[in-house]
Amino acid sequence: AARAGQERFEELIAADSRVEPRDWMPEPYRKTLVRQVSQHAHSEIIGMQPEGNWISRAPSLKRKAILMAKVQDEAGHGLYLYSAAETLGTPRDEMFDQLYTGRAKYSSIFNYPARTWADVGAIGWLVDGAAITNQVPLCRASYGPYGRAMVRICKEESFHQRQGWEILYTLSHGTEEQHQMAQDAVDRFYGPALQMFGPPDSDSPNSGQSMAWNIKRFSNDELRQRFVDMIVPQSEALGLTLPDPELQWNEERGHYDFGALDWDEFFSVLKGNGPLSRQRLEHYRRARDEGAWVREAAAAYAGRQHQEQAA
Ligand code: FAQ
Repeated sequence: AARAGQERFEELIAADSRVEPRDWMPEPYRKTLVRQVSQHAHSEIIGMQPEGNWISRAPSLKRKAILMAKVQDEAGHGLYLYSAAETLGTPRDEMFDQLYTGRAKYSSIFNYPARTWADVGAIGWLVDGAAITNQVPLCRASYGPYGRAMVRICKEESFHQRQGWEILYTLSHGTEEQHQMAQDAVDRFYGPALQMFGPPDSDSPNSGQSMAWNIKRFSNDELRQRFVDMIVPQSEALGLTLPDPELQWNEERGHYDFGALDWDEFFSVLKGNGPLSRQRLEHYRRARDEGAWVREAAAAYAGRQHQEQAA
């Protein structure tokens, strides 16, 4: 039976078709997906913090309502992704515990602070922009529940990117001080946003196998290049500069060349030494501890309902 399963799995992958939860799959495929999908879910949940911090300080009621909706979307994305990961056999509580105890990874970008209102714009434009560039190809990921979750997530991310763009556009065309605030935010988020795509291909141990399994469709560097090519004209339209003196159109390649990123900083953030790594985890733990009574009460209520129905 295992051999038939293996053959069928290989046929599905070769036909660029979808693997579903009840299909046989090799253990390393399952493990890779749980790793990537749970890290992605944790990123959405921890990613609520930098912007959540600005909800009470948004500059108008309208902007506050929009930001609240965006942060709620992120919670929703985390929930669909935990559900997709659960179909692979890892219980949600186990994933929560991995994050709680600091054993789980989440995107490096969320360890940086959102210092000003302009940072909320830069997060929308650059961080959600990078997220879409990375996630559109994941809509075709070979694992069905992950690919399908990605479709809705990408639609919502496009709205997020537009709201970020609009915040930066307004600031960039406001007073000199506002323009400077927008420029500072872009200066701070540009490098870390480019690092969201992961280490350079030469240093990406998982890419080869994930691409062979049709989970990833493009390499980290290919997507990073696609993103740079997209944001250069957008930055011009915003009237803001990207902080890289080596950024230049390369006629021969048909792409923008860009300078080296600070990979020492990236790997240090991955080890838990980002500017706000400790605070992000502490905040998550506090929220989880403070919400324990709600989960207990809901479970007790469900248990009582169940007993009453049985009686
Ligand atoms: N941060 O061999 P590779 C969002 C790790 S968007 C931290 O290249 P892979 C939306 C990697 O896990 C952000 N760790 O790995 C939002 C691996 O470690 P491991 C979330 C990183 O998997 C916007 C090691 O380095 N998006 O949340 C990072 O083939 C605004 C070696 O790397 C996703 O997760 C990083 N940046 O490629 C929310 C997308 N990069 O596990 C709120 C789905 C790499 O072996 C506000 N994920 N690592 O110990 C992916 O596409 C892939 O997992 C990559 C990494 C491309 C991130």
